[in-house]
Amino acid sequence: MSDELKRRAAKRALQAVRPGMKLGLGTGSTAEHFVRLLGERIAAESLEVVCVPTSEATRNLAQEVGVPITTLEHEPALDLTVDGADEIDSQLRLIKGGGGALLREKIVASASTRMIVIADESKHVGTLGRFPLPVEVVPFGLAATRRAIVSLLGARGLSTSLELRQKGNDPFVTDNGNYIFDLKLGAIDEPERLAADLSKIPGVVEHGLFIGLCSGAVIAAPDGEEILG
Ligand code: ABF
Repeated sequence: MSDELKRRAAKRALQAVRPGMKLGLGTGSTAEHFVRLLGERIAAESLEVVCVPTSEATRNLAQEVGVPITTLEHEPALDLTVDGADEIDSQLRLIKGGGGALLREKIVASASTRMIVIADESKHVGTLGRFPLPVEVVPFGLAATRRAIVSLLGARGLSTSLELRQKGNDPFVTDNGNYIFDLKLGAIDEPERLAADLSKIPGVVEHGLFIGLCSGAVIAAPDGEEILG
């Protein structure tokens, strides 16, 4: 069922795509539906768009399904990014990065006039933070960066267990050659403040709190799609 909901959210978001648009393409299983549906529409309507993918996985998929790819070097200003999320609240604040692509996702979303999140209803939450917050860090100085994050959270009275994401027996490596810490916070009461604090830590490349970037969302439920924003 959830997969069908993801597909329905993607299909609804596809209605926002117009000829000539420059698009950002998200990463993850929901975004995958969007890329596949976009490929079908391009083939059916000879729709002319160019797209910047947010991961190597999405780049490969886009090429496979006939979606034209470009880069931010060629197209630094995009019209619309459509991406999934791990959590979204009623203020359109997001947690992203469960798929490990948060840095490119944030760069692409920031380069876009609009960002639409597509999700099934399970992603719509009252308070962000049940999903562990991904934080992308450079491998150099890993222990010191970890210590700085723990110290920051402790000073704010937040208890967390912080895990280095693994792939098999090795650290998970992002498309940018970095590592990810997943912060189990439970609830994030002040996402803006936490986002600002994390960004100040040397060694932190980016975090998965997306604030002020999402302009709308399609949340698919069994009885229909809810539009936020
Ligand atoms: C991307 O994919 C990520 O930011 C997020 O972590 C994940 C969501 O995956 P899915 O759509 O598979 O639930 O959007």
